[in-house]
Amino acid sequence: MGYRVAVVGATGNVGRELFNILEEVNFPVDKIHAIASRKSIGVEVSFGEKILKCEDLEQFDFSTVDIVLMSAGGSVSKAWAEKIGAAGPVVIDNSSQWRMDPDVPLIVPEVNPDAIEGFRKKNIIANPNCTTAGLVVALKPLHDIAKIKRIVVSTYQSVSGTGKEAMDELWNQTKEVFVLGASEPKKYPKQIAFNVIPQCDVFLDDGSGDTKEERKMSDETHKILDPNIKVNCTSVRVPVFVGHGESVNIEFESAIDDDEAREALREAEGVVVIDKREDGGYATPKDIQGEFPVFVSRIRKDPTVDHGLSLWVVSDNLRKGAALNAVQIAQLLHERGLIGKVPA
Ligand code: 2RA
Repeated sequence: MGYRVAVVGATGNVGRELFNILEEVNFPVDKIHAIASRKSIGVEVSFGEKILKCEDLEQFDFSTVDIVLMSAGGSVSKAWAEKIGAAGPVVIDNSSQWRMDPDVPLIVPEVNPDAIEGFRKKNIIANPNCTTAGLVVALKPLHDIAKIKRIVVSTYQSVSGTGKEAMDELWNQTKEVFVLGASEPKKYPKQIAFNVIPQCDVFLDDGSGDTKEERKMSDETHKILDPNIKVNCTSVRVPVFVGHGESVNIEFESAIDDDEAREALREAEGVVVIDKREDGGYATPKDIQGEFPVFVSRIRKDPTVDHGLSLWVVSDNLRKGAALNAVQIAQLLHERGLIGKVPA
Protein backbone atom coordinates (compact mmCIF):
# COMPACT_ATOMS: atom_id res chain seq x y z
CA MET A 1 0.00 0.00 0.00
CA GLY A 2 1.29 3.44 -0.90
CA TYR A 3 0.47 7.05 -0.15
CA ARG A 4 -1.38 9.77 -1.99
CA VAL A 5 1.23 12.47 -2.62
CA ALA A 6 1.04 16.04 -3.97
CA VAL A 7 4.05 18.09 -5.05
CA VAL A 8 3.38 21.84 -4.88
CA GLY A 9 5.76 23.91 -7.01
CA ALA A 10 6.01 21.02 -9.44
CA THR A 11 7.66 22.93 -12.30
CA GLY A 12 10.57 24.44 -10.34
CA ASN A 13 14.14 23.11 -10.04
CA VAL A 14 13.39 21.45 -6.71
CA GLY A 15 9.88 20.34 -7.73
CA ARG A 16 11.26 18.32 -10.63
CA GLU A 17 13.92 16.77 -8.38
CA LEU A 18 11.20 15.79 -5.90
CA PHE A 19 9.55 13.63 -8.58
CA ASN A 20 12.92 12.14 -9.59
CA ILE A 21 13.89 11.25 -6.04
CA LEU A 22 10.49 9.81 -5.05
CA GLU A 23 10.96 7.50 -8.02
CA GLU A 24 14.66 6.75 -7.37
CA VAL A 25 14.13 5.76 -3.73
CA ASN A 26 10.98 3.82 -4.58
CA PHE A 27 8.86 5.77 -2.12
CA PRO A 28 5.50 3.99 -1.75
CA VAL A 29 3.23 6.15 -3.91
CA ASP A 30 -0.30 5.13 -4.91
CA LYS A 31 -1.34 8.38 -6.53
CA ILE A 32 0.70 11.49 -7.25
CA HIS A 33 -0.34 15.01 -8.25
CA ALA A 34 1.73 17.84 -9.71
CA ILE A 35 0.42 21.14 -8.33
CA ALA A 36 1.43 24.57 -9.57
CA SER A 37 0.21 28.12 -9.90
CA ARG A 38 -2.46 29.01 -12.44
CA LYS A 39 0.03 29.99 -15.15
CA SER A 40 1.46 26.43 -15.17
CA ILE A 41 -1.83 24.49 -15.30
CA GLY A 42 -1.46 21.73 -17.89
CA VAL A 43 2.35 21.96 -18.00
CA GLU A 44 3.74 18.42 -18.10
CA VAL A 45 6.26 17.00 -15.62
CA SER A 46 7.59 13.46 -15.47
CA PHE A 47 7.40 10.95 -12.66
CA GLY A 48 9.34 7.90 -13.84
CA GLU A 49 7.61 6.68 -16.99
CA LYS A 50 4.48 8.69 -16.25
CA ILE A 51 3.70 12.19 -17.49
CA LEU A 52 1.70 14.32 -15.05
CA LYS A 53 -0.19 17.48 -15.98
CA CYS A 54 0.00 20.31 -13.46
CA GLU A 55 -3.17 20.99 -11.49
CA ASP A 56 -4.24 24.34 -10.04
CA LEU A 57 -3.12 25.06 -6.48
CA GLU A 58 -6.23 27.16 -5.86
CA GLN A 59 -8.65 24.43 -6.92
CA PHE A 60 -6.96 21.30 -5.57
CA ASP A 61 -8.68 19.38 -2.72
CA PHE A 62 -5.80 18.67 -0.32
CA SER A 63 -7.98 16.49 1.91
CA THR A 64 -7.59 13.80 -0.76
CA VAL A 65 -3.84 13.31 -0.16
CA ASP A 66 -1.61 12.04 2.70
CA ILE A 67 1.62 13.99 2.08
CA VAL A 68 2.30 17.34 0.45
CA LEU A 69 5.86 18.18 -0.60
CA MET A 70 6.00 21.94 -1.05
CA SER A 71 8.64 23.92 -2.88
CA ALA A 72 6.92 27.01 -4.17
CA GLY A 73 8.69 29.79 -2.26
CA GLY A 74 8.06 31.54 1.03
CA SER A 75 5.00 33.58 0.08
CA VAL A 76 3.08 30.57 -1.28
CA SER A 77 4.04 28.58 1.81
CA LYS A 78 2.94 31.39 4.08
CA ALA A 79 -0.45 31.57 2.38
CA TRP A 80 -1.02 27.82 1.98
CA ALA A 81 0.94 25.48 4.26
CA GLU A 82 -1.19 25.91 7.40
CA LYS A 83 -4.44 25.60 5.44
CA ILE A 84 -3.18 22.44 3.72
CA GLY A 85 -1.97 20.97 7.04
CA ALA A 86 -5.39 21.68 8.59
CA ALA A 87 -7.06 19.80 5.70
CA GLY A 88 -5.31 16.56 6.76
CA PRO A 89 -2.03 15.85 4.96
CA VAL A 90 1.39 16.41 6.48
CA VAL A 91 3.22 19.22 4.69
CA ILE A 92 7.00 18.98 4.15
CA ASP A 93 7.96 22.52 3.25
CA ASN A 94 11.15 23.57 1.51
CA SER A 95 10.83 27.34 1.98
CA SER A 96 12.29 29.39 4.83
CA GLN A 97 8.78 30.39 5.98
CA TRP A 98 8.30 27.87 8.82
CA ARG A 99 11.84 26.84 9.72
CA MET A 100 12.14 28.87 12.88
CA ASP A 101 8.51 28.42 14.03
CA PRO A 102 8.71 26.67 17.44
CA ASP A 103 5.68 24.54 16.49
CA VAL A 104 7.34 23.27 13.31
CA PRO A 105 10.17 20.70 13.46
CA LEU A 106 13.16 21.49 11.24
CA ILE A 107 14.57 18.10 10.27
CA VAL A 108 17.70 16.60 8.79
CA PRO A 109 17.11 12.86 9.25
CA GLU A 110 20.80 12.00 9.85
CA VAL A 111 21.02 14.64 12.59
CA ASN A 112 17.80 15.18 14.55
CA PRO A 113 15.27 12.49 13.51
CA ASP A 114 13.52 12.39 16.89
CA ALA A 115 12.49 16.04 16.66
CA ILE A 116 10.01 14.97 13.97
CA GLU A 117 7.55 13.78 16.63
CA GLY A 118 6.45 17.41 17.26
CA PHE A 119 4.95 17.96 13.81
CA ARG A 120 1.27 17.51 14.70
CA LYS A 121 0.78 21.03 16.03
CA LYS A 122 0.65 22.50 12.53
CA ASN A 123 1.05 19.34 10.45
CA ILE A 124 4.08 21.05 8.89
CA ILE A 125 7.70 19.88 8.86
CA ALA A 126 10.36 22.26 7.56
CA ASN A 127 13.28 21.35 5.32
CA PRO A 128 16.44 23.38 6.03
CA ASN A 129 18.26 25.73 3.70
CA CYS A 130 20.54 23.97 1.21
CA THR A 131 23.81 25.04 2.84
CA THR A 132 22.64 24.15 6.36
CA ALA A 133 21.64 20.63 5.33
CA GLY A 134 25.13 19.81 4.02
CA LEU A 135 26.86 21.51 6.92
CA VAL A 136 25.02 19.81 9.80
CA VAL A 137 25.38 16.33 8.27
CA ALA A 138 29.16 16.88 8.26
CA LEU A 139 29.28 18.49 11.72
CA LYS A 140 27.12 16.02 13.65
CA PRO A 141 29.62 13.09 13.86
CA LEU A 142 32.35 15.50 14.96
CA HIS A 143 30.12 17.27 17.51
CA ASP A 144 29.37 13.84 19.02
CA ILE A 145 33.11 13.29 19.68
CA ALA A 146 34.32 16.70 20.86
CA LYS A 147 31.71 19.41 21.32
CA ILE A 148 31.88 22.17 18.74
CA LYS A 149 32.26 25.69 20.18
CA ARG A 150 32.44 27.84 17.06
CA ILE A 151 32.47 27.52 13.30
CA VAL A 152 33.51 29.93 10.55
CA VAL A 153 31.95 29.02 7.22
CA SER A 154 32.38 30.50 3.73
CA THR A 155 29.96 29.16 1.16
CA TYR A 156 30.38 28.78 -2.60
CA GLN A 157 26.76 28.55 -3.78
CA SER A 158 25.68 27.55 -7.26
CA VAL A 159 23.10 29.50 -9.23
CA SER A 160 20.50 26.69 -9.22
CA GLY A 161 19.87 27.72 -5.60
CA THR A 162 18.28 30.90 -6.97
CA GLY A 163 16.13 29.05 -9.53
CA LYS A 164 15.87 28.38 -13.23
CA GLU A 165 16.04 32.04 -14.32
CA ALA A 166 19.33 32.46 -12.49
CA MET A 167 20.72 29.42 -14.32
CA ASP A 168 19.67 31.05 -17.60
CA GLU A 169 21.35 34.30 -16.51
CA LEU A 170 24.67 32.51 -15.96
CA TRP A 171 24.35 30.61 -19.24
CA ASN A 172 23.47 33.68 -21.31
CA GLN A 173 26.10 35.96 -19.76
CA THR A 174 28.76 33.27 -20.27
CA LYS A 175 27.93 33.03 -23.99
CA GLU A 176 27.59 36.79 -24.46
CA VAL A 177 30.66 37.98 -22.65
CA PHE A 178 33.17 37.48 -25.50
CA VAL A 179 30.83 38.72 -28.23
CA LEU A 180 28.75 41.74 -27.23
CA GLY A 181 29.56 41.83 -23.53
CA ALA A 182 27.38 40.21 -20.86
CA SER A 183 23.78 41.45 -20.61
CA GLU A 184 22.66 43.39 -17.54
CA PRO A 185 22.14 41.22 -14.46
CA LYS A 186 18.49 40.62 -13.48
CA LYS A 187 18.49 37.92 -10.82
CA TYR A 188 21.76 39.01 -9.21
CA PRO A 189 23.04 42.44 -8.16
CA LYS A 190 26.21 42.01 -10.28
CA GLN A 191 27.34 39.94 -13.26
CA ILE A 192 27.61 36.30 -12.22
CA ALA A 193 29.50 34.94 -15.27
CA PHE A 194 33.28 34.99 -14.64
CA ASN A 195 32.67 36.54 -11.24
CA VAL A 196 31.81 35.70 -7.62
CA ILE A 197 29.24 37.68 -5.62
CA PRO A 198 29.54 37.94 -1.83
CA GLN A 199 25.79 38.17 -1.37
CA CYS A 200 23.16 35.42 -1.25
CA ASP A 201 19.62 36.60 -0.54
CA VAL A 202 18.86 40.10 0.81
CA PHE A 203 20.66 42.14 3.46
CA LEU A 204 19.02 42.16 6.90
CA ASP A 205 17.87 45.54 8.19
CA ASP A 206 19.03 44.91 11.78
CA GLY A 207 22.33 46.75 11.41
CA SER A 208 24.40 43.53 11.52
CA GLY A 209 25.53 43.69 7.88
CA ASP A 210 24.56 40.02 7.49
CA THR A 211 22.50 38.69 4.62
CA LYS A 212 19.40 36.58 5.22
CA GLU A 213 21.25 33.52 3.88
CA GLU A 214 24.01 33.97 6.47
CA ARG A 215 21.46 34.30 9.27
CA LYS A 216 19.66 31.15 8.10
CA MET A 217 22.92 29.24 8.49
CA SER A 218 23.33 30.17 12.13
CA ASP A 219 19.64 30.03 13.17
CA GLU A 220 19.06 26.67 11.51
CA THR A 221 22.29 25.11 12.81
CA HIS A 222 21.16 26.13 16.30
CA LYS A 223 17.72 24.60 15.88
CA ILE A 224 18.89 21.36 14.27
CA LEU A 225 22.21 20.64 15.98
CA ASP A 226 22.99 22.76 19.04
CA PRO A 227 21.98 26.30 20.09
CA ASN A 228 25.37 26.80 21.78
CA ILE A 229 27.49 26.62 18.65
CA LYS A 230 28.70 30.06 17.55
CA VAL A 231 28.32 30.42 13.78
CA ASN A 232 30.04 32.99 11.59
CA CYS A 233 29.07 32.68 7.92
CA THR A 234 29.84 34.49 4.67
CA SER A 235 27.64 33.30 1.80
CA VAL A 236 29.00 33.70 -1.72
CA ARG A 237 27.39 33.00 -5.11
CA VAL A 238 29.69 31.42 -7.69
CA PRO A 239 29.29 30.71 -11.42
CA VAL A 240 28.51 27.00 -11.00
CA PHE A 241 25.18 25.50 -12.09
CA VAL A 242 24.65 22.81 -9.43
CA GLY A 243 26.42 21.94 -6.14
CA HIS A 244 27.18 24.11 -3.12
CA GLY A 245 30.67 24.08 -1.53
CA GLU A 246 31.47 25.19 2.01
CA SER A 247 34.84 25.90 3.58
CA VAL A 248 34.44 25.21 7.30
CA ASN A 249 36.78 26.05 10.21
CA ILE A 250 35.69 24.33 13.41
CA GLU A 251 36.80 25.06 16.97
CA PHE A 252 36.11 22.28 19.49
CA GLU A 253 35.90 22.25 23.29
CA SER A 254 38.31 19.33 23.55
CA ALA A 255 40.98 17.61 21.46
CA ILE A 256 40.12 15.80 18.23
CA ASP A 257 42.70 14.98 15.57
CA ASP A 258 42.21 14.83 11.85
CA ASP A 259 42.50 11.01 11.67
CA GLU A 260 39.80 10.60 14.32
CA ALA A 261 37.58 13.09 12.46
CA ARG A 262 38.17 11.35 9.11
CA GLU A 263 37.28 7.98 10.65
CA ALA A 264 34.09 9.32 12.28
CA LEU A 265 33.05 10.97 9.03
CA ARG A 266 33.72 7.78 7.06
CA GLU A 267 31.35 5.91 9.37
CA ALA A 268 28.67 8.59 9.47
CA GLU A 269 25.35 8.10 7.71
CA GLY A 270 24.97 10.23 4.60
CA VAL A 271 28.66 11.22 4.37
CA VAL A 272 31.32 10.22 1.86
CA VAL A 273 34.94 11.18 2.60
CA ILE A 274 37.19 11.92 -0.37
CA ASP A 275 40.42 13.16 1.10
CA LYS A 276 43.55 11.97 -0.64
CA ARG A 277 45.91 14.93 -0.07
CA GLU A 278 47.05 14.87 -3.69
CA ASP A 279 46.15 16.76 -6.88
CA GLY A 280 42.43 16.33 -7.44
CA GLY A 281 41.98 14.10 -4.36
CA TYR A 282 38.88 15.96 -3.17
CA ALA A 283 35.24 16.44 -4.23
CA THR A 284 34.09 19.42 -6.31
CA PRO A 285 30.53 20.46 -7.24
CA LYS A 286 31.00 19.06 -10.74
CA ASP A 287 31.95 15.63 -9.34
CA ILE A 288 28.94 15.26 -7.09
CA GLN A 289 26.00 16.56 -9.17
CA GLY A 290 23.10 14.11 -8.90
CA GLU A 291 24.58 12.33 -5.88
CA PHE A 292 22.77 11.79 -2.58
CA PRO A 293 25.50 12.09 0.12
CA VAL A 294 27.39 15.03 1.58
CA PHE A 295 31.05 14.85 0.51
CA VAL A 296 33.81 15.90 2.90
CA SER A 297 37.38 16.63 1.79
CA ARG A 298 40.49 18.56 2.89
CA ILE A 299 40.17 17.43 6.54
CA ARG A 300 43.11 18.92 8.43
CA LYS A 301 44.21 20.45 11.66
CA ASP A 302 43.67 24.18 12.15
CA PRO A 303 46.78 25.10 14.14
CA THR A 304 45.57 28.68 14.82
CA VAL A 305 43.24 27.61 17.67
CA ASP A 306 43.60 25.12 20.55
CA HIS A 307 41.35 22.39 19.15
CA GLY A 308 40.63 23.16 15.52
CA LEU A 309 39.91 21.42 12.24
CA SER A 310 39.32 22.73 8.73
CA LEU A 311 37.31 20.94 6.09
CA TRP A 312 35.64 21.29 2.72
CA VAL A 313 32.03 20.16 2.36
CA VAL A 314 30.16 19.84 -0.92
CA SER A 315 26.69 18.55 -1.72
CA ASP A 316 24.08 18.69 -4.47
CA ASN A 317 21.96 21.65 -3.38
CA LEU A 318 18.90 20.44 -5.30
CA ARG A 319 19.17 16.96 -3.74
CA LYS A 320 20.55 16.76 -0.16
CA GLY A 321 20.11 20.55 0.03
CA ALA A 322 16.42 20.35 -0.88
CA ALA A 323 14.46 17.55 -2.57
CA LEU A 324 16.34 14.54 -1.19
CA ASN A 325 16.17 15.78 2.39
CA ALA A 326 12.42 16.38 1.96
CA VAL A 327 11.89 12.84 0.65
CA GLN A 328 14.05 11.45 3.49
CA ILE A 329 11.70 13.24 5.91
CA ALA A 330 8.77 11.51 4.18
CA GLN A 331 10.62 8.18 4.53
CA LEU A 332 11.20 8.86 8.23
CA LEU A 333 7.47 9.55 8.71
CA HIS A 334 6.70 6.33 6.85
CA GLU A 335 9.18 4.25 8.91
CA ARG A 336 7.69 5.59 12.13
CA GLY A 337 4.12 5.01 10.95
CA LEU A 338 3.28 8.69 11.31
CA ILE A 339 1.57 9.35 7.98
CA GLY A 340 -2.19 9.53 8.12
CA LYS A 341 -2.33 8.28 11.72
CA VAL A 342 -3.62 10.90 14.13
CA PRO A 343 -2.95 9.98 17.79
CA ALA A 344 -6.05 9.57 20.00
C1 2RA B 1 20.38 29.53 -2.34
N1 2RA B 1 19.08 29.58 -0.33
O1 2RA B 1 20.47 30.72 -2.39
C2 2RA B 1 19.13 29.11 -1.65
C3 2RA B 1 18.75 27.70 -1.83
N2 2RA B 1 17.83 27.20 -0.88
O2 2RA B 1 21.24 28.78 -2.80
